[in-house]
Amino acid sequence: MTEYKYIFKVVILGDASVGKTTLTYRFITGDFLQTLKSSIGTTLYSKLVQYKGDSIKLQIWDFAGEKRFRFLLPGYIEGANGAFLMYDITSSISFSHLQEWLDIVRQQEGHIPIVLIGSKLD
Ligand SMILES: Nc1nc2c(ncn2[C@@H]2O[C@H](COP(=O)(O)OP(=O)(O)O)[C@@H](O)[C@H]2O)c(=O)[nH]1
Ligand SMILES: [Mg+2]
Repeated sequence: MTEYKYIFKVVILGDASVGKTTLTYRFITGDFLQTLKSSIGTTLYSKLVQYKGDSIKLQIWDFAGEKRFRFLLPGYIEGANGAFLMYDITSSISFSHLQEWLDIVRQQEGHIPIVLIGSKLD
């Protein structure tokens, strides 16, 4: 059994196809991949990271982004310590939807840090 001092929950949100799963998978497999659960519209990834000498279990909740699953979002965002909002820099539509994603996060978790990611610079 692996020891860790804290659990840190992060959600990654944005339109379908912006690259959320690709980025998450790349980050996780750089070390160790544990796909804990695949439920409707969401996959939960987990990785142990080190921060200032402590082991932290980082959970990344990856949403499918489909509209028909949006009603589940508040429940998944609840208790998150941080969020990534992602858009595709080659898709102005994905950029224009950021406000909707931001509102969903802020309604559930008003003060968590949110990092904006623009994907597909290549
Ligand atoms: N060119 C390019 N394509 C990417 C990048 N990241 C992801 N993709 C592609 O975009 C598509 C959607 O990626 P995916 O991770 O499934 O998006 P998600 O729906 O947000 O999880 C796939 O075909 C990926 O290969 C990137 O940085 N550059
Ligand atoms: Mg995905």
